[in-house]
Amino acid sequence: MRHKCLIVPFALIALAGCSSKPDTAPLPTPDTESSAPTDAASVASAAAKLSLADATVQLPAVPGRPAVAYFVLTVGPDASGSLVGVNVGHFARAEFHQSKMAGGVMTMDPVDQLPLTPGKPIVFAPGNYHVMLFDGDGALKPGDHTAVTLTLDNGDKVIGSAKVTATGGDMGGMKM
Ligand SMILES: [Cu+2]
Repeated sequence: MRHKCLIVPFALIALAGCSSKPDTAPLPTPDTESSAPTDAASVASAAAKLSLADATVQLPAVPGRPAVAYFVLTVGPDASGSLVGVNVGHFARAEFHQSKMAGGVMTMDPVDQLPLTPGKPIVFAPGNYHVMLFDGDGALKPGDHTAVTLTLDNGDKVIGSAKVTATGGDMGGMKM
């Protein structure tokens, strides 16, 4: 096994393929940081590190019930900290929730704080994390847009726009 690596010392790619070997420590590792600087153009603000995509707000089937928001939060390689708050226009209160399967029943729990993992998006989707929206003012109609504001533990904010939809057929994750 060792021979395969050692007979091609000029080929760093081959060496990388043998990285489980413990005796390659003295070799230089020119490639380890290659991913870091690629999109360093502007990462000074939280907005550059985090962005909201595919945001939707699903109105409740029954007025007065909670609505729900889904989106994908893209997390940049330099991001750090945690999400600690969310606000959605036309709703008095919004909470992070996480759906869980327990004994064949989908339940959900409030989540106070969502730690960011650099480079790993957080997906808010049915059966997963979602934002529960309470006390809507009733003004939103399908096709409207409303603002979504996420707050980080350092006070930075990420602002996006969500498209409002009627209750979809995918509310299986929202049974209470
Ligand atoms: Cu919920």
